[in-house]
Amino acid sequence: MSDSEPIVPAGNIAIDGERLWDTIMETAQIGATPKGGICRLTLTDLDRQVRDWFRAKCESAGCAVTVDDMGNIFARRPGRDPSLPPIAIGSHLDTQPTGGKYDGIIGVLSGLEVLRTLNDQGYETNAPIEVIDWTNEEGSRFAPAMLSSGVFAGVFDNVFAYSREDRNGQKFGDELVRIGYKGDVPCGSHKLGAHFEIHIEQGPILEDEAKTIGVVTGVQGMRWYEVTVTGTEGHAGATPMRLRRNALLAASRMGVAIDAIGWAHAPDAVATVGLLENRPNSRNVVPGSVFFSVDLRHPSDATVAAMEAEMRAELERIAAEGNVELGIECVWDSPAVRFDADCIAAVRRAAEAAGYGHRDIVSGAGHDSAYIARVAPTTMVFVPCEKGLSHNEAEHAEKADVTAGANVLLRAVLETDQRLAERADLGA
Ligand code: HGY
Ligand code: MN
Ligand code: MN
Repeated sequence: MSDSEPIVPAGNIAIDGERLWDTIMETAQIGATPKGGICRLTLTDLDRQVRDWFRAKCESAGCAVTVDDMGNIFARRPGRDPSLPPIAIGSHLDTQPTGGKYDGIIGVLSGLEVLRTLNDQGYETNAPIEVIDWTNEEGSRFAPAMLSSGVFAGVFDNVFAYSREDRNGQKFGDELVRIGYKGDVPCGSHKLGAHFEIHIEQGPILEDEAKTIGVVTGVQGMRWYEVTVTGTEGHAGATPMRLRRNALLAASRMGVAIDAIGWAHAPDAVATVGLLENRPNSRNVVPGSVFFSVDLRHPSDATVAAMEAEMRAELERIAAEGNVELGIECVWDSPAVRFDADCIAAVRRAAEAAGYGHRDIVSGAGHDSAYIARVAPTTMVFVPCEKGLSHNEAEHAEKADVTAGANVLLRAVLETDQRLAERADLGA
């Protein structure tokens, strides 16, 4: 089928943008911060609160809701043929500590809005439709990111996931039990016919080009590291400069070197030290140990690997100069991903049918779709966010853009449902 043959089902079925927006504003109250953002870290009581909200809304929309043993929530709306694998609409409800109202959240709530719209219209799909809240997409509290979609896709196993500790030593598995969301369905035990995710771009391109829709073709490669720098604690007043083994000084120089590696491979590369702990963090003690995170990304896996090699060499050199010990552990390696051509074409056709300005785009941010693409035909729909800001309490998206994105999502899902049912009928 060429890109120009729309097989979008007849009728101009459309979502209720006001109702969708109301759900976004309602759930934004759960973990609301004074600056207008959300702090709703995964597996906290606030995460449990929003999960309970989501489950209740899906059940009242007539869905069967199941929770798997990684806490992923699946709200299934039945279709004409229960033997067809569900077409999924997934994203996440957990946020960064200084997160915004839209990152992940518009993905799950647009799915709920699609369910509600299909109900309003009495529209019966061929396959079931399944809206999914993937646990711990952000990776802020428990590294790595996309942990539970990663287990679903077979990238990680439950033992690894349950063992992940936050910076206070609490374990993922214990927290999942504590909030009551460790289900008994084995994670990854059911097939998905396709997976779609709507998300804010989290970058400036769509806004800069005045485009409403990003037709996401893939996700760049990314790696996370944990670095420990060990020197000697000493008295700030009595320890001569020449005798110091200052861990924070060495770590600071390492941070500058990592930033330089990002610039060396710019404009497509990014390099970030985001989390840093200095011990004992006392104003009159020469710092003895530092822990910091590194996030390296580039559309090419080979370039990410080159950046890693340069980083390791630089950090070893700086550690030797500062007479400190160095530990570097790669805790996450998510290779670049290309999404499914048919799903991408369905999103592009839906944007064209609706007359929305659109452009192809590769995601700079990681998403659950990056892992789900390994086990199901997958793609994403981006909508603009103001100044490209995200992972920031000032994150903002326009109601009209979110509504447009959710309509594109709906039409792409319905077209895919038709296409997969026809393929199944043909015994393909
Ligand atoms: O890190 C990411 O790109 C995503 O927001 N978890
Ligand atoms: Mn996200
Ligand atoms: Mn995020």
